[in-house]
Amino acid sequence: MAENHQPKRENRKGGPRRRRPGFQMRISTKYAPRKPVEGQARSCISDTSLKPEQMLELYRYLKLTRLVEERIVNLYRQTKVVGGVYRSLGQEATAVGSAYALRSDDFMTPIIRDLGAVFVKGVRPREILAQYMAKAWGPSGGKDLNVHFGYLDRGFIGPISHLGDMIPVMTGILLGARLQKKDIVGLAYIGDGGASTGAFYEGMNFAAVQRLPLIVIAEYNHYAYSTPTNMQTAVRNLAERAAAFGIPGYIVDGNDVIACYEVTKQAVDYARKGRGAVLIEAKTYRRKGHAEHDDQRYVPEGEIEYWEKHNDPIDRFEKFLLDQKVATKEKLEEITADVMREIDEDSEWAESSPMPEPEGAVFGVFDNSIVPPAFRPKILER
Ligand SMILES: Cc1ncc(C[n+]2csc(CCOP(=O)(O)OP(=O)(O)O)c2C)c(N)n1
Ligand SMILES: [Mg+2]
Repeated sequence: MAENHQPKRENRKGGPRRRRPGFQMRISTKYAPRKPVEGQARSCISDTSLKPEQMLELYRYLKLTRLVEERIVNLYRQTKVVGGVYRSLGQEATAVGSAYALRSDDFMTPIIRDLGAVFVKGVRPREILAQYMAKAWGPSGGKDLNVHFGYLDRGFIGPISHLGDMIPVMTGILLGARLQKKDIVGLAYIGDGGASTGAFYEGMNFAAVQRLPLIVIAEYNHYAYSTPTNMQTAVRNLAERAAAFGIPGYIVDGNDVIACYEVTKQAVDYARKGRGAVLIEAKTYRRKGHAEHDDQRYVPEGEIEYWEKHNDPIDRFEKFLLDQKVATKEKLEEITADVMREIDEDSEWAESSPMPEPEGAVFGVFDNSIVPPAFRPKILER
């Protein structure tokens, strides 16, 4: 066997580098989906550190996500939406539960099925509704659409469309934060399709080798556009890829909001202690097409109905809250009515917003101090 001439690696303090324990090569399935008990509707895991009021907050975020998306679809059918509408119907628990495990100064970057995480980060429905309608009062002032906006000061990085690219972006943010001696973690979402891109691998690898506090939630929702996951990757579980990076991998039941919270909380604690990156695969299901225009004719008959009837994340959480006597049916109805009130109010606000002034298109796009005068739009000189 060839001799290994590589010098012994040292850690940052100069001592010999400790070998990472072998458990990284195993995937934790503690929070993975369980087979349902015959004749019993699915619920959520009961082993949780969440307090009752936090559970009700999670319930509120789940309902808010579903009902805001329904409102956006209504507006879309009235032709008031500019661009595409992407639903997270059936996957809401993955985004809400995982984002809830973050501290308010942590960073997050969602993708198209993570509206729930955006709400947990503190964004209000009115901002989302105005953004979808490309209104002047929306967060991008009508310059961009749907999910394409962010708030750096709130640690919410707006996604770009190129699948996979937010992984190296978040990795860079975390490297910057380390240099600034901040103890924040970064949560990045990726779809099963996006997890097959080169950018995903490069970003994950860099985060792993630098032991950056990156948590990636890979959403196994069975489709990328119309391509079933098993036709675009040969691994059965996306979490298996953690072994390629030498980091811990978890599989979580993405339709169990409590499991999503607990597994992410563990990963957040691990990452914040400086132990490095974590890959979490959430098993879930996309009940709507890629976007509203997609009629899902490629989906086998009965598949959507099965998930709707037997594995809806909100139904499961309602069952849990009622069975565990965290809330009464009336309390849950009260929360839903309150969410509806907020959406009605915010829709009215967003609809009353003007469309942007055409001149606005030149502001806030480039750093105009570095755009040579010859290329600067005349309007800026006024
Ligand atoms: C690099 C790249 N390739 C292709 C596309 C076009 N595209 C946009 S969304 C999408 C499917 C994404 O599927 P997945 O990552 O599984 O996320 P999901 O829509 O299921 O949430 C594709 C192929 C893109 N935006 N970027
Ligand atoms: Mg997908």
